Amino acid sequence: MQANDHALIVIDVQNDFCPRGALAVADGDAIVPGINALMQDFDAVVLTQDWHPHGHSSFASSHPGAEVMSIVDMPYGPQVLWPDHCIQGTPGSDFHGHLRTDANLIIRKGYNPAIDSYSAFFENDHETPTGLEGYLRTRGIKTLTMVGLALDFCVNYSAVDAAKLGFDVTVRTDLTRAIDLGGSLEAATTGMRDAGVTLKDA
Ligand code: VGL
Ligand code: ZN
Repeated sequence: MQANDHALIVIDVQNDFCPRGALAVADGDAIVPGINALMQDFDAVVLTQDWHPHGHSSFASSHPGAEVMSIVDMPYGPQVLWPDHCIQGTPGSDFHGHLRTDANLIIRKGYNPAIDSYSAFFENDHETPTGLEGYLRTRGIKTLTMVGLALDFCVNYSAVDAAKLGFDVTVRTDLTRAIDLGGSLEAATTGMRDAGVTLKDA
């Protein structure tokens, strides 16, 4: 059992990020059994859920003429335009059917129509908090292990923010999978290491 100041953060293990989903990550479902097993070692388990309204500003379909996976400038910086995914209450937004969901907390993100939220801690403006930091601090959590989807987007942003907030962060790369869009995986790996995140393969 891990110490009770150590939490497991499971990022966006949802149908739309798994094979046949709207924004499928190759092999995204392969990590589910390992994550379920790891949960047994933790008292504190948090799941995050990407949770967009219809017509979200991160969807290419909300920008007439824009191509999926192109990049636009938003008031808060560059934004990749994704296929419609994880729409609130749809089957694609549900957790993978085999994922254990008896976690302490489920935190939803990306519900603000005008701002995407890759990180479990802040929206993509890097300042609007989700509330997760307060939850973890009031529970006395100091150390985080992160797993889930996708390594180069939501796991990356969450891990870097957590490290900046002063948590001791390890990403279990064997329990993540990447989208790998235009070098995003390499950039994310470098960015996480530079932020002091430990990358651990099993
Ligand atoms: C994610 C792109 C868009 C993720 C979420 O969970 O990594 N990526 N929304
Ligand atoms: Zn999303």
